[in-house]
Amino acid sequence: MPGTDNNSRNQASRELDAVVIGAGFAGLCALYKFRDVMGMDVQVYETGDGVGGTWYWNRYPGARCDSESFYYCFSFDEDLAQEWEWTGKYPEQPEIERYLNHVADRFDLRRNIQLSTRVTHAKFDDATNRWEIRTEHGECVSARYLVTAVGCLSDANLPDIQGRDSFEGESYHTARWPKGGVDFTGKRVGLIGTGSTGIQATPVIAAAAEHLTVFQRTPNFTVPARHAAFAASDQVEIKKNYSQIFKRTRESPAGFPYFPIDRSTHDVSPEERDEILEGLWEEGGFKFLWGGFSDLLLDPAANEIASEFIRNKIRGIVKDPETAELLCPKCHAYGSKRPPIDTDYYTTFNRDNVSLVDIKTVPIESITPSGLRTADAEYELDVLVFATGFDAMTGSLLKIEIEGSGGQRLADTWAEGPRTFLGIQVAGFPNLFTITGPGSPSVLINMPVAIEQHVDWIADCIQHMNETGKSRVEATVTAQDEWVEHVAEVSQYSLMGRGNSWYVGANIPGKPRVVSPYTGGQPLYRERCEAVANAGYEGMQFGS
Ligand code: NA7
Repeated sequence: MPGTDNNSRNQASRELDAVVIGAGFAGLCALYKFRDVMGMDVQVYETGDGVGGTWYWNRYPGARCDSESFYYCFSFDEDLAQEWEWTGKYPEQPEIERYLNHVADRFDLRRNIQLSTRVTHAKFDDATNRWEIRTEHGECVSARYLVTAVGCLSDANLPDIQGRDSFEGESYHTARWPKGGVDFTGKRVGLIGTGSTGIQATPVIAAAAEHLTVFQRTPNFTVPARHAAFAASDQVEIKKNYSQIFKRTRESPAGFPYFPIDRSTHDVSPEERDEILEGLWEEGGFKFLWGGFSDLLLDPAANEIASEFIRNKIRGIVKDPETAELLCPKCHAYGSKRPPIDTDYYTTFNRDNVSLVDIKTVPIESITPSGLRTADAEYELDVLVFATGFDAMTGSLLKIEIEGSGGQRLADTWAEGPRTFLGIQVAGFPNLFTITGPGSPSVLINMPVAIEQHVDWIADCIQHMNETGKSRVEATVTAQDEWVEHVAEVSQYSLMGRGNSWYVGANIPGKPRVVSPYTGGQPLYRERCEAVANAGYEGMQFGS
């Protein structure tokens, strides 16, 4: 292990079946499955001082899930689903954090979770077929399996803007928001970034601040969430239908309990088309993306019709025509960057205390002690909010020094972009499983659904090894190459990989441009995973 040549420090203090890194949705699910269902000896390490992962860190104003509460949750335990009461359509961060804490307590998971502990190194030992895992506190344990549950969007991206650290006011990244919150009263606030996060935070900050200036590099298409509290009858209806709802989430292209309509944009008259788009806009949420015309993400002409529909909505909502035009995305297709859904985003630009600055045309020159400077203006600020996203998909994995068979480093192996088999295994890194890793649908489907499928698949693979007396498994290079090629090939058919987005690593300077999530949809992906397992884990090699 690099930098640790002291033998006594390398001595593992515990021998475990599995180490799981992360205690968000994925880590909790994995711990429950491996420990309580499979009877394994498992230790979870979590950097935060609480469970929740994404929903522990992202406590910025307005943080809310874009998937509806009643299916953005675990399906593995019927009683859990029946007993938990979601308060409304789209849960806010505190509600999801409460839910995940409830899960941790309900299944007595905390006794195997060590909080405030970052895993820094993991090294595979070819002689023992075990991982040696080291934490920031110098602990060292040995485990047969290393399972990463680090999240796809967890390595916060704080851009290297000149003078960034010279700012003398308060500054925050949305994914590292203080637990006590931030008081914006009477303050001049600058917000950089108009992704999902910036779009959720803008209306809430605007309502509290003296003035909010939004610095926009790329305008974004957003559709209203239409959040509403649940009535008691909604709860009853959902609970009555839970098994059907969960079944549909496993069958649909994106892990939601609905499907695209059975027609393409060009199959219908312009009048009918507008009526359908209007209905989706009124209903709100991700249905506009995943429950509309079947060719939305495949055909640029069909996409442009939906894109123009949204632009016209923006023009109708935002009173100042110049601001409205600035808010209209014109350089990317709807869905080619992860589309947000919002509550009152566009109307916020009708407020007197909100202004929009186009930093695409006139870029930020520097952050100064008193604010921010562009080529043509100075902005005096008391608070600076970075809603600038994440080094997505690979950032958190590569922050851990992972050494596989023969001492090869994951960071070197992925220097040209991530290479995986099914997004779950990496050739040369035996007994490593990456939950919702790059090359799996992950962020393109409802995450708890993606997570449960991966955890079940990994558990079945381990079960297979137990039954056949194997202690080592890894993807073959051939199978991995074929999968990587397939992921790249299907991405050619989808508009999702064509924007300058974090889907392709375009938001991080110098990051190789690779379409990381699998764009082929959930059914095709699941079919492939099942076929691999049914063929005795074809494409994977086992050893003892
Ligand atoms: P995103 O979607 O990556 O958005 C980040 C925003 O920050 C986006 O508007 C970026 O502009 C902007 N950005 C990033 N770096 C800079 C610099 N250096 N200068 C100016 N503007 C910058 O992150 P979010 O947190 O909003 O959302 C992440 C995911 O969380 C979301 O998709 C959901 O899955 C939940 P750009 O578009 O790159 O021009």
